[in-house]
Amino acid sequence: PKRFTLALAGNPNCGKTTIFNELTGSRQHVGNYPGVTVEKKEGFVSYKGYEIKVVDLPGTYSLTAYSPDEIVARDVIVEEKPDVVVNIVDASNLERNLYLTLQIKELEVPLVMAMNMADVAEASGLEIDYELLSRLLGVKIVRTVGTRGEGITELLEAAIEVVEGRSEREEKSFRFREEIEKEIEYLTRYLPGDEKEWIYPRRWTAIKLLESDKEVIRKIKAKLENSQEILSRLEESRQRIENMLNDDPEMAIIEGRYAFIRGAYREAVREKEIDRFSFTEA
Ligand code: GDP
Ligand code: K
Ligand code: MG
Repeated sequence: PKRFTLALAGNPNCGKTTIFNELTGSRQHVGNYPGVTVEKKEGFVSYKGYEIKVVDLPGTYSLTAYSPDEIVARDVIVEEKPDVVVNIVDASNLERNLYLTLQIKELEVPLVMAMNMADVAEASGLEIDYELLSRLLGVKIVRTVGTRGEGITELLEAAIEVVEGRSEREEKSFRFREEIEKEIEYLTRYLPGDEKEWIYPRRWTAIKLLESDKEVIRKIKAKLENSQEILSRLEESRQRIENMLNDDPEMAIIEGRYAFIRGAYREAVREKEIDRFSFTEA
């Protein structure tokens, strides 16, 4: 069989375990990531001649370096390089969940989105334009209802399509405001392009530097000969952003992501009024 690895990422309570179980059935085992008390869950699914290893990443709202869960989730994505990441999203909490989606996109991995809890979202009157949202985010989206097993085969099909490179991979990625993009580009120039020296995507690294990500700074100090130069360039960049935007670079980046999400949500999602009395009136 052809083998590949699929990693499930999502916020806590988005239905990740439910979909993991739907996919893998009883073919799963639980361990721990080395050195941390973060649970490592893996399973297998055979489908149409593929033997797919499914990795259940810890549930997180973000991919910052504030918690072991977040560090594990992003390290697995970058270091173990799953062939595809499936981002499970709680459709009934879409705006909040998309914050993680943007951060996974920043890691530049092959990505598919499962719009889970679609039943809950629809019952509350949400109408999601999947086509449009998919285009705005640059991610293929599959509607799922984990508890009923709806959309699971479609999800596998979409993952295989991405792995096989059959879906035209949307390179389009969300961009920050120009002042920040300029500094991202500036810092990127000082980072090695060789994967052997530095496995993290350069654009992602530059963003994380501007966010003062302690893990990334620690790794740069440990691994790169020109770390002192990078850190002094970072100081310049941070200063320029503060001067121009009158805002902390970290806050400006977080706000940039939220602004994009608000815009995409407004365009692609309609909130219908639900007539709460329609049942009793009938
Ligand atoms: P996790 O924290 O992401 O692993 O989420 P779980 O898989 O534990 O799911 C959280 C809760 O949501 C559980 O009670 C599930 O049965 C329920 N759930 C999962 N997917 C769906 C769905 O698509 N629709 C509905 N209505 N409930 C779901
Ligand atoms: K849970
Ligand atoms: Mg879970």
